[in-house]
Amino acid sequence: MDCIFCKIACGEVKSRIVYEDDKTLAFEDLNPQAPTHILIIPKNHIESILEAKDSDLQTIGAINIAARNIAKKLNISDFRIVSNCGKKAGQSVFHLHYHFLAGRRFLWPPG
Ligand code: DGP
Repeated sequence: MDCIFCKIACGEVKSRIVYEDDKTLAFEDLNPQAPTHILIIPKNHIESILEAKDSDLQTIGAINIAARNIAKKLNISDFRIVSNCGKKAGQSVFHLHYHFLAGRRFLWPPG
């Protein structure tokens, strides 16, 4: 499968990894939108949250635990996690990922 995040997950494509556990990998975004911009992905290929199966429950939960662990590791108390689902919502890579953003103020509601 020609998926850039699968290639990152298996080490075929290099990335700046900040966190890893058995189900997830987190690495720095190539095009950061905040001083801290990390992508958290499941190691297995899930196209988007819409394509997640009930059996992915543990993996989806692990992504939130990864976010907590990253925040603690980097001593970050204020952050945003967001997952774009579908082209119109801004998804450009079709391997589920959560943006972990920190280090500046964020607008609410988002633009
Ligand atoms: P989204 O637009 O929500 O699908 O976010 C995709 C993000 O992935 C975008 O912020 C840029 C990032 N990205 C795309 N290709 C690569 C890559 O090869 N390496 C890294 N580190 N990030 C990438």
